[in-house]
Amino acid sequence: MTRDPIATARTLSEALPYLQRYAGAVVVVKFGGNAMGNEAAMAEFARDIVLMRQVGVNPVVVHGGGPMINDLLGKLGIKSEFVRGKRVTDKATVEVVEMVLSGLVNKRIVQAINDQGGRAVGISGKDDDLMVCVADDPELGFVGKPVEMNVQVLRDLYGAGIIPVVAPVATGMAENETFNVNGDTAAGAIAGALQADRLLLLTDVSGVKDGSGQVLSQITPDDVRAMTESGTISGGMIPKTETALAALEAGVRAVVILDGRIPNACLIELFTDEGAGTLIRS
Ligand code: X2W
Repeated sequence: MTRDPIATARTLSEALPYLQRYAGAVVVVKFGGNAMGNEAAMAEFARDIVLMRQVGVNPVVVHGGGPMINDLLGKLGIKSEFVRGKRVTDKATVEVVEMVLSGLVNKRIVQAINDQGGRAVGISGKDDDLMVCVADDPELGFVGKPVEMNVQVLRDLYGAGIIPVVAPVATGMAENETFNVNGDTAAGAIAGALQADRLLLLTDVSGVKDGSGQVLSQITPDDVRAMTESGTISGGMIPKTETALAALEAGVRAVVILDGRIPNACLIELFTDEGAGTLIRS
């Protein structure tokens, strides 16, 4: 790629109002397993996060890893099924979920951010009792619904210049209980408790689409409710828009659903006029 120094300088200059707007902002980024793709995509994501931190944003990464959990469950010969977008999680499954999310996936992301010159620290919802859960639905087993959030540990970390990377595994109310939390749910609960300026849900679709398949750039919670009622919003988009509405209700300023496979998706959203994906706010 040939680089035009004038264009590069202009791009930086045009970003100034956005850099000023987001200085000091708290931005929670959900990085889903489907958005992780290959090593190059991971490095690119990590670079965007480090850039955000460098220009004064406080990013908090909350990740998923559903496909990676499927891989290990498959190798171990453990069958797994989803009900309403959530994995039915028995005792054997929750152990694999914790190993994969808190171990493999969390540390891969931490390493990728550190490789780009950031300072990432990986934790799960168990650390400092960040996220305490009860069972979401008896039918789902050890799937957690967050009921108590203790986000001071996140403020302590980003206050010290560190990028927290959170695996969606949580403690229960009883001793020695572990819950598997849907990554979107965890990101929404964390963003809500932090009263974040933005929640970015990075996924593998380009945003919320209208009836004709066109991606909508901005919609309100009322639009979401009407579109869900009419069936325009359906399937895997429902947990995401539900998370978005709950997060807005909890005090998050705006939620964006965007395609994490697009290069520099986070930067396009935060630092350009165009934005990316679908912004939801009142
Ligand atoms: C998810 C946690 C991982 C996740 C699971 O077991 O797959 C539940 O379904 P993605 O990559 O964001 O889908 N938990 C309860 O959410 O991963």
